[in-house]
Amino acid sequence: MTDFIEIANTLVDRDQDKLIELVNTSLADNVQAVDILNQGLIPGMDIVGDKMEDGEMFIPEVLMAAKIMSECVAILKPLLGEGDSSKGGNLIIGTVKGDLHDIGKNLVSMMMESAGMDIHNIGVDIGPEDFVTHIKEKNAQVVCLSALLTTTMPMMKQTIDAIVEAGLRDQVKIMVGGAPVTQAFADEIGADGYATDAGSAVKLAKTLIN
Ligand code: B1M
Repeated sequence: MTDFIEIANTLVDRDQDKLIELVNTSLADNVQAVDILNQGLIPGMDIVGDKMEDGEMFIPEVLMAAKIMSECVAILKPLLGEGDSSKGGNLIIGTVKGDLHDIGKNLVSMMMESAGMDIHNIGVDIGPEDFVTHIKEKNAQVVCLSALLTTTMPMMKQTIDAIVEAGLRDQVKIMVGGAPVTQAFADEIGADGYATDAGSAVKLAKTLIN
């Protein structure tokens, strides 16, 4: 039987070989990829975050855990889809300026891609003007903004302001997400929607497109 706590702790310990083995064994035992992610890997990253906050783990160790997490997510990727292969929407996702966190954003992107959406992942540390440029270039219907830091949340508002100033607000829906973001904050800055996790981001995007 899969021990999700062991998966979480192995990520915290940054034992890459053991973690990949645990993930593969769980899959072979027919454990759902989404459960490995939500009950093992994400709680493991939360422990990493707590240890980082308490000064028990330092940036290089956190980066290593992040890299190992990304490798495991890549293994799970083909199994995280929602089974809908129809192409839909034209979306852009990026992490706002000043913010380098990308694991959650990449997960959202991956799940949208697996759900058949045409999603352009434009990276991290993306300034308001760059979002505007990409919206124009891709003729995007939806733009997804990710932020993991309380200090970069205001950049979401600045990005929305830039979209308004560029005259694009009527043609693009704006979704926001990331650990410190809330529905109240999304409402306050004039976003069209907020999603807590990758699964709900896919559902929200579908409603915004239709
Ligand atoms: Co950073 N970091 N970090 N970090 N880091 C946090 C966010 C923090 C909470 C840790 C802590 O102190 N407990 C804290 C923020 C505190 C705050 O602002 N309130 C923090 C800090 C302080 C910092 C630095 C300032 C540290 C320093 O330098 N002193 C620094 C900032 C660098 C910068 O960005 N400018 C920093 C750096 C880093 C690393 C580079 C070392 C690394 C990132 C590597 C990478 O991403 N490639 C890192 C990491 C890994 C974390 C933690 C430990 C893990 C984040 C993560 O990947 N979680 C994090 C603590 C934590 O979150 N528990 C922390 C797993 C991921 C699957 O979840 O990203 O939340 P998440 O994504 C979810 C949802 O939020 C949602 O769906 C995803 C999937 O379910 N979602 C969306 C995300 N984006 C969405 C977009 C949408 C919809 C949903 O579109 C609409």
